[in-house]
Amino acid sequence: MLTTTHPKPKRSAANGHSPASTVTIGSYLATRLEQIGLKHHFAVAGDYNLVLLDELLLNQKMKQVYCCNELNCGFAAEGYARAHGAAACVVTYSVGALSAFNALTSAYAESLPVILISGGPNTNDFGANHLLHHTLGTRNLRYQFEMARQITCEAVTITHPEEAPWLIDKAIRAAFRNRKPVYIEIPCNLSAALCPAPGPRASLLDLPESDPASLAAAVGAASAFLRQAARPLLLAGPRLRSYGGVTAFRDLAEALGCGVAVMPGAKGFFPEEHDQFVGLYLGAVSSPGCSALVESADAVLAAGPIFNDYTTVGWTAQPAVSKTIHVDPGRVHVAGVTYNDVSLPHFLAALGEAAKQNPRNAATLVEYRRTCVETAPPAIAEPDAPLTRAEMCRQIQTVIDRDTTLIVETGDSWFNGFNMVLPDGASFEIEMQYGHIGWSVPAAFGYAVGAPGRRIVLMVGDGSFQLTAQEVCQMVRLELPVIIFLVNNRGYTIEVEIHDGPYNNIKNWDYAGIMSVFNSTDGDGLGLRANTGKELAAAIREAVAHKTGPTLIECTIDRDDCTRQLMEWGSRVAAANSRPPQHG
Ligand code: DPX
Ligand code: MG
Repeated sequence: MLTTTHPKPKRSAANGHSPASTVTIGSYLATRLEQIGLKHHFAVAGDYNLVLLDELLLNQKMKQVYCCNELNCGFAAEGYARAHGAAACVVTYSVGALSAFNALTSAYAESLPVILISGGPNTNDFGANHLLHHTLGTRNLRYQFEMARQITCEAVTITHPEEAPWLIDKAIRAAFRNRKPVYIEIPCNLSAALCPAPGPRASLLDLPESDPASLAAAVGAASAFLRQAARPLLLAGPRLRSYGGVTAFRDLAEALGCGVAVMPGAKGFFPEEHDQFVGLYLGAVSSPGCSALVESADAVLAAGPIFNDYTTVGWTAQPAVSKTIHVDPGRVHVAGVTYNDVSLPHFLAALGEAAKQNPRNAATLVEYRRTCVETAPPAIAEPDAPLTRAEMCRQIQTVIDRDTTLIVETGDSWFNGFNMVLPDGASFEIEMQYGHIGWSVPAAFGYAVGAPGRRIVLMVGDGSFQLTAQEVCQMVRLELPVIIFLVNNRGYTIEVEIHDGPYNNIKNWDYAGIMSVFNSTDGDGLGLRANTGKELAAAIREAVAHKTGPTLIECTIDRDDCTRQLMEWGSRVAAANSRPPQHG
């Protein structure tokens, strides 16, 4: 990075005084971020964004939170958006933004409104035949913007101060309406340039309207479809929360009185202690009693589902179109007929009002209670026996209280997490559509910044941790008492189950020891190691009592000690991956 110094652009109109009705572009952006409810933004400094960071710092209502690199910065924002509804991150041009794009893609896949703000080249360099540092080394200064367009629902570049207010508002409005990430590029010489002052927040947070005729038709068709069903069932999908449907879904469930299952990415969106809860649906590896119920239902209302190769367990589990009401964010399909321009929460709320309790609707519940075998509580392992996955999970379960958010990384931590019981109030975070290993460490950091009152419990595998481990130092820096269970099974176990080879072995680290590196002379993180159940119990006691920084507990388990679900799921996904090419 160059050590360029930035003379502050004059904050003045022609006469040297700022008219009261103008502010800097950076200040305009800060006001908008504050108005949409952000209390923090995440950042990595670079010479294309330094003046912008200065401008954002002037806003006393928002804190600037720093990350070790831009990938982590994007994931921290993604985690913050999960806790707080939306997020922003600020990076430098190209060397920074291109790393952040991976996390922005995650935000797209996971339907989270993350605003990526990148500093950009000085406006005088466009068209001046200049080569700029941190770029391709060609005259093309538009490539970043063109790339951003592919992974956002709105990308804007501010080319003149007068354009800034409407472009910034346009991007922020799009993020909220679509629940997707957006990109704002601000040339480095415009961050402190003056633009018209912001008015009220106006329609920035408005959600899409529904077409009344289409909504009424969809509700009518869905009501009729559910009325004729003998075995209706509700299925919560991962998009339910992003599109504001959690409450309406619960009201609808209670109005209908039928069984309710959740997809893995929707764990926690319907209370597990609720009478109507029938478990987690993941085809052959569903929770006990759940798959038979979903697969024998004659009407499944799937609200915000994502049916991909993973969630359908290698295309082996997907409710038939003819018996599904499929509620997407902007449209509803009832048994194969599509109703467009219908918002998900509007549809669920209207259907809930129209729905009548039908004694038949409880059929699936009665059957669930009859067939679901009570699982015995897990046995307590001998205290000095080598730690097993089952004993580790039994003990982690004791940490999950009503104020806990359990965050699970891609790997067997997914399946360990699916098996955890969430008391009312506890929540669950997973990045199952994108599945970028390493997501969870910076996302847990961002989540903890956004939800200071909650206990954050992270389960992450050794392989995943190695991607983004350094972000633990930011938890140390901000004294966030995140509890990290690092599962050291010496490799990429989930990949072993899908397709094994030497590439699934990784270099071992002293994971517990890494905390002293992050602490340096001024931090208070704890790094502990558990090789037995007794050591884990002692480590958990320390972690729960430790409030001035994170605790990382390295849990050493056998390389092949994985869940039964992972093995079954892995073999089905592997079969789907190895389908031969179709010809003709
Ligand atoms: C890979 C995965 O150690 O967990 O429980 O041992 O599997 P388990 P680990 O964290 O290992 C994770 C590993 C390598 N996936 O098994 S899930 C491929 C992959 C990915 N994301 C990125 N690169 C590779 N999902 C960024
Ligand atoms: Mg592993």
